[in-house]
Amino acid sequence: MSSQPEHQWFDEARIGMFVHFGAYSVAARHEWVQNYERLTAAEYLPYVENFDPDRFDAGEIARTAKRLGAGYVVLTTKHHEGFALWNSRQSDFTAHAVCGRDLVREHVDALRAEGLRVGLYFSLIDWHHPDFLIDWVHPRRDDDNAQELNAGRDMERYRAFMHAQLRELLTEYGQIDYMFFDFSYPEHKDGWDGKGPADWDSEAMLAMCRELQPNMLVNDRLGIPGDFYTPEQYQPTEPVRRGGELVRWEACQTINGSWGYHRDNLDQKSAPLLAQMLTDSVSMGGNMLLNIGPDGRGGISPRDRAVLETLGEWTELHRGAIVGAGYAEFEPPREGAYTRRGDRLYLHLATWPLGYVHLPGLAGKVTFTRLLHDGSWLRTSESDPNSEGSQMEAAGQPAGTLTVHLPVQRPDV
Ligand code: FHN
Repeated sequence: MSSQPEHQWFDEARIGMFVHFGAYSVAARHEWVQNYERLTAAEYLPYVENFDPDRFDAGEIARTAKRLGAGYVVLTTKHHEGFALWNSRQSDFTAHAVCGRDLVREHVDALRAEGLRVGLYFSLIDWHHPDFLIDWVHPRRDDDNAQELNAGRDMERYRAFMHAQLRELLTEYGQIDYMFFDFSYPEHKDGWDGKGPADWDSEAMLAMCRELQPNMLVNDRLGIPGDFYTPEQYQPTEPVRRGGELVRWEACQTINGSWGYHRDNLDQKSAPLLAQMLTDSVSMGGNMLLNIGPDGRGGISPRDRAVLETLGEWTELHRGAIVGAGYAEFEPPREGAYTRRGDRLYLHLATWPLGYVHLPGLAGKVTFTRLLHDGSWLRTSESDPNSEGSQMEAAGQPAGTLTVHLPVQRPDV
């Protein structure tokens, strides 16, 4: 994990908010709707022409992120559809061309006004660009005449276009703290069909990032090593290590199963479940990037807002156990997870065990306290200083997500 001090904010923050917004939001059926429904460019055009983000309020999004407890917000500047949310001079397929607004400018200005770190998402895939090869993930892929469809397409021209757009984002919007590139195809082949690192000239893109934004964190989806690993919609089962060293990582999660606004709930997650996923990530030294998909007018959906507000109350109450906290080298009880901040150890129990919570290896003066919603501390029990481990009577306690704060005084802590 880079020890670059300019990257430490990311490890402190622990919570980020992802914002998937584009013309696909108007379709309201997932950001891959163009592909899933095999829409032609002409069939997709109405979503672009009717893109009118009158309820997109970057300040409201930034304040919502702050209430969530997030330290950074990541906006899709351009998703696979190719529709740019900034005033790009490389393309006329932009929000600015349609509605006269530069939403990336609004995003970065609002985050800075709220003291949040600036994150951008940039798609390596572009289904709109006339030179991007039609292939297995392209909406117009057609096995019979892919060759014919691709005649005349020049991916070298596309690569030059993509690098020019990236340069605009890295030079015209001030300090960018975080870049989420998305994505190199897993089975990289050399001949553009695989569209892997060599095809994007990922090394040149990374070098551009380092040159123009030397303190910016870059993810691993250029297909070459970056500054953090990006498990998507799953939780690692143990701290992520490479060569024995803990690796910086961030699990990105949706609230309802779709990144872009979807009118239906595909997989609605509750605030307690998201709190458990968050503590799970932090307990293994990772972050959670939680996504919202603003609707076709750019408004935060009532469904997302409700979950974010409840989760924000939890993270506010348990801030010390999350923000600035991380991996703890103690073996947690089966039902729980530890996070550690300095010499304070936090035990997170999503469900109360039937009997005692036995904390092996935590012998010594361990006082269990239970932080209640009103901030009062309820001393539930004290361990026997001479015992092998510490344990707490847990039977009969109400189930639910909470954090038990364990001030641990151990000589080696
Ligand atoms: O294809 C995208 C998807 O639409 C979404 O943006 C996620 C977010 O991490 N990334 C890609 C799938 O891995």
